[in-house]
Order: sequence, then C-alpha cells, then structure tokens
Amino acid sequence: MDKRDTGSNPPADDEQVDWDRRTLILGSGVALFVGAAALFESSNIAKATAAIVGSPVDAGLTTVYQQDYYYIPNQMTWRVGTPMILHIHNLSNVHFHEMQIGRGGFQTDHNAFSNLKVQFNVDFWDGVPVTIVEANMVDNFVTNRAIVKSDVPTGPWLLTGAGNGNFSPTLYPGGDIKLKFNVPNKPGIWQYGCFVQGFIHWKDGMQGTINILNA
Ligand SMILES: [Cu+2]
Repeated sequence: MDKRDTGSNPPADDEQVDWDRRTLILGSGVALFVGAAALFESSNIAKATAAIVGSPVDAGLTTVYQQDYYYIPNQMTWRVGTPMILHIHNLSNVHFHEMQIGRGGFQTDHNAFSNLKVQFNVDFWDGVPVTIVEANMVDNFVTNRAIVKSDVPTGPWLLTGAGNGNFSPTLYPGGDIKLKFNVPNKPGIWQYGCFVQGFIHWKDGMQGTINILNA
C-alpha cells in the first residue's frame, strides 16, 4: 500500500516534515486573518450553529458555509431518498473554495515541491442527477460523472463530463450555488473537502463528514 494514500490516517513521516515547514511560514498570518474574519462572520456562524442544533437529519435547504479554512457545519447527517437543496456559500473575502464529496483516500499530484492531494479516490456524485437552481460567482464547476441540469444560464464555468477531476463547484470569494438532488442510495460515511491550492486547505481544516443513513 502506498503510504501517501492513507485517507484520514496521519501523513507519512516525510510528508509531515514538509507540512511543518509550511505551517511555520503560513501559520501566523492565517491565524490573524481567521481571527478577524470570525468577528465579522459571527452572525453567520450563529445561524449555522442554530441550524445544526435544530436539524439532526438534514432535509430540504441545507447550507454549508466555506471559510478560511473550514466548513460550517463540518458534520452533516443525510438520509437516502431525501430531497435536498445543498446551498454552498463561500464567506471568504479573499480565497476560492470548493466542495468535493468522496471517500477511499486521495489521488495525489506529484510536483517539484510536494505530493499534493488533489481529490478523493471515489466521487460521491457519480451517476447522481443534480439540478443547479442558483449560481453566483462560480469560478468553475466540474460535473464529472454526475447527471447535471441547470435551471439558470450557465457560462464557460460549467465543465461537463469526466476527465476534469471530481464533481465540485469552485466559488469565487462571496460566491454561492444551490444544488438540488435526492440523496442517492450511497449510505455510510462520506467526507467532504476543499483541495484548492493543493492540499493546503484540507490540511488546515477544510474538511467535514456526512453520515448517510439508510432510507
Ligand atoms: Cu478551500
């Protein structure tokens, strides 16, 4: 087994050295920014927290906020067959963010600097019918093997078909999108994450878990 493809397990030792170095360089600046952003976004956080507490199993309109570098919520529970409108909203003022859903470890893109994780091995959205019902400030949207329709005019940002990576909308700072679908018959634990800028967003906390219950 390739030590680098260990899913949520701790990274291999050689990788850890690289990340420690990154953390030293990025850590203080990011911490300052996140602290400031948290003050401005406290009302959204409060709303999101209330939504989690009031809704143990998500149904209908369900919002996931993106920040630098985390999701609110970072845990969800869905049920097979439930009609959903997943609203993904990037609250960052400066960073692009995406939301992949998948499992089975990571695919790695080797380059001169590091072995960056770029996507999950298994794409949750494979074969799933999805309708885009709203889209604002979308940078690109890779549909991969999902069956995607749109109620709104799309631009060159919509990349249909396989070959561009896993299903994921990438949003500009401030962007949002609403995806309508029925939870497919894929029960169990799934992960979601952002792989923008390689693995940095994921590593800094931009990850979450969906527990999909049987119908
Ligand atoms: Cu991100």
